Amino acid sequence: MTVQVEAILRGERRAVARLLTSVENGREGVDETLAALFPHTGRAWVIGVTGSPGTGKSTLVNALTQAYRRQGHLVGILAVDPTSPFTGGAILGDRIRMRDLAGDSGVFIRSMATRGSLGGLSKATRDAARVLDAAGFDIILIETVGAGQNEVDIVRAAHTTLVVEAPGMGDEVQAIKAGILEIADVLVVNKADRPGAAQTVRALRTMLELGHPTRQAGMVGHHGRLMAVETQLAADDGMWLPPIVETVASDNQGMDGLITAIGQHRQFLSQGERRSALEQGQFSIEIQERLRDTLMERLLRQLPADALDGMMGRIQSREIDPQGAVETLLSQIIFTPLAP
Ligand SMILES: Nc1nc2c(ncn2[C@@H]2O[C@H](COP(=O)(O)OP(=O)(O)O)[C@@H](O)[C@H]2O)c(=O)[nH]1
Ligand SMILES: [Mg+2]
Repeated sequence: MTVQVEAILRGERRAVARLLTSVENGREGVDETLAALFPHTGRAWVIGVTGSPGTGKSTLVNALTQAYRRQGHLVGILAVDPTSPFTGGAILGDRIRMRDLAGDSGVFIRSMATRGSLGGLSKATRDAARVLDAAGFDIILIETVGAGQNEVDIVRAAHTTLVVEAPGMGDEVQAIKAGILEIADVLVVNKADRPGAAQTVRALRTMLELGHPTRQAGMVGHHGRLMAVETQLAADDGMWLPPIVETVASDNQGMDGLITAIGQHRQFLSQGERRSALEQGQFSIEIQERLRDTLMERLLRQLPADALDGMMGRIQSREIDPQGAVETLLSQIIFTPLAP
C-alpha cells in the first residue's frame, strides 16, 4: 500500500484534497490509487440532492450536514456545478453558507466542475465520492442542479435521491418541468415558510398519486402540518413511495424529519435484495459509460491529428456520408483495445 493510500484511509484531509484534485483533472496514476482504495469503499450512504436553481439545495445541504454532524456522522459534500466555478453569485453564496461548516474536521467539502471530456463529470464525481467513502466519511451529499441528463446521471449514482422543490417559483412544479420528479426517493418542499408551500405539497401529492394509484388508499389524514413527515406506506408490490418532507433550510427546520425519511429509505433498500439490485444496476451503467469513454479516448489517440478535420470537408462536399466517414476512420486504426 502506498503512503498516499494509507493517508487517505486514515482520513487525512490534505491527502484527500490532493487526490480529489487529481481525480478532477484526470491526472496520471490516479487509476491505480482509486483501484487500491476501492476495496475500502461501499460503507458510505450517498445522498443525491437535486432540484431547480434557487430551490435552496445548498442551504439544505448545509443544514442537513449540521444535523448529521450532531448525530456524530462524518459528512462529505460534493457540489457539482456544470457552469463555471469561478463566476456567478450562487457560488459566492455557497462559499458564505459553507463557512458554517468550515473548521469542522468532520466535514469535507469539494465543488466539482466540468473539465475534460463528455461524461467526465459523472465519472469524476463517482470517483470523488469513493475517495470520501474510503476516507471514512459515512454520509456523502452530492448537490447537482437538476437541469440536464448529466445531473440526472450523477444522482443515479446515489443511494437516496432528494428532489428539492420550493413554492413561489411559478404555478408549475419545477421538478416536473425538469423531468426529475421520477428520480425522487424523497421529495423536499423547502421554503415551507413561504406562502404557497401547502399548494406545492398538494400538487406534488397529486402527481405522486397519479404515478402510484395504490398510494391514495393508505393515506393518513393529517397533512399540511408544517414539518410533518408523511407516514411511509409501501404498496402491496413493495414499491417505495417517496414521502414529502417540508423544510425551512435557512432556519434549520425540518432536518430531523428529513433524516428520518432518508433513514426509512435506507431501511427499505436494506430489505431483501433491493440494495444489491440497485448497486448492480448502478455498476452496470457505470461500466458501460467507462467502456464507451475509454474506448473512444483510446481510439481518438490512435488517429492522426488531422484525420477528423480532413473528413469534414469530404462530408460537406457529399463525397462521403457520416457513417462511411466513421468506417474509414476506424479502418485507419490498428484495433488493439486492450493496449493502454
Ligand atoms: N425563505 C426561505 N429562503 C430560503 C430557504 N432555503 C434557502 N433559502 C434562500 O433561497 C436562496 C437560494 O438558496 P440556495 O441554497 O443557493 O439554492 P440552490 O440554488 O438550490 O442551491 C438563498 O437566498 C437562500 O437563503 C428557506 O427555507 N426559506
Ligand atoms: Mg446551490
